[in-house]
Amino acid sequence: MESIKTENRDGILVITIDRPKLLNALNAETIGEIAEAFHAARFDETVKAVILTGAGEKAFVAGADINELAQATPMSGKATAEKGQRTFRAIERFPKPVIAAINGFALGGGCELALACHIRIASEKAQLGLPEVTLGIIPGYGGTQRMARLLGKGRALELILTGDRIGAAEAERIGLVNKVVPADQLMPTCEELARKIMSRGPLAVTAAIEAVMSGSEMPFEEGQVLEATLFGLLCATDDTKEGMKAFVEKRAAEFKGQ
Ligand code: CO8
Repeated sequence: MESIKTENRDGILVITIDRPKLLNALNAETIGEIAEAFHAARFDETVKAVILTGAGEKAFVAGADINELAQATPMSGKATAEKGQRTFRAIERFPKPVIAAINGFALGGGCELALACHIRIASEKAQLGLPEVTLGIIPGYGGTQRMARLLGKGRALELILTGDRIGAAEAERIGLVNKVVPADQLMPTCEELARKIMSRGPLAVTAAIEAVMSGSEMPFEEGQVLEATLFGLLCATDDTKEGMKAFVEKRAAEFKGQ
């Protein structure tokens, strides 16, 4: 891997986008490596959660690589957007929790990458935005869809149409990030959060991600059918029996993911 680093920290896979000289801008190679890392992590039983972050002090990801974008033709631009969309979709649908540790600029494709994660924690230094219109383009990695679904159309359109960057506190206020912490607390906070989720029933965590992520794209009644089906499936697992038994016996549950 040339553009990303991966490290398994006792069950948490930390994926670091590693092009700090270009503020971790995403070129085709980086997108390909992110896709590969998530594909491998999906089937790696030692990976229980993922934290995605950027190398260096300054940026999470400052967007798609503008040098590469500048060469795009209509067909290659469409193909690049589709490849990124597939990759970000795989992150959004990843069956284990994915946390974005936003350590600096999260702009354009970088903001879109954070939007595809399940939970976003930002450092006080973070700045977020979708500045694509300042370049004469629009977000192309699902940002128009995810931003509007997360924030509502009004707030999403204000950010997308102005291209303005907002600071971490404002991002927290409007619900773009879950929480803001001092820069030196970013990774410890994300790891603590990941470990808390990892201590819960893993099958229930996976089912909850599917219920929320897939269910929110369905009509309400169909979402409820999905929820009830996943609920019923969980009732057949050892983990569910263990969770209930542990409660009755007033002890911590020992989940096995079965
Ligand atoms: N692409 C390529 N290089 C970049 C990018 C980028 N997105 N962002 C920063 N860099 C480079 C700079 O050119 C500079 O390189 P060099 O040292 O060789 O001059 C280096 O990183 C450091 O950047 P700055 O000197 O500009 O650092 P500043 O602290 O002065 O400014 C900013 C930081 C504000 C983040 C500034 O770099 C900036 O505005 N960057 C661009 C942000 C942006 O517009 N992002 C959106 C890009 S478009 C996009 O993401 C579309 C996504 C959908 C694609 C769909 C598929 C085709």
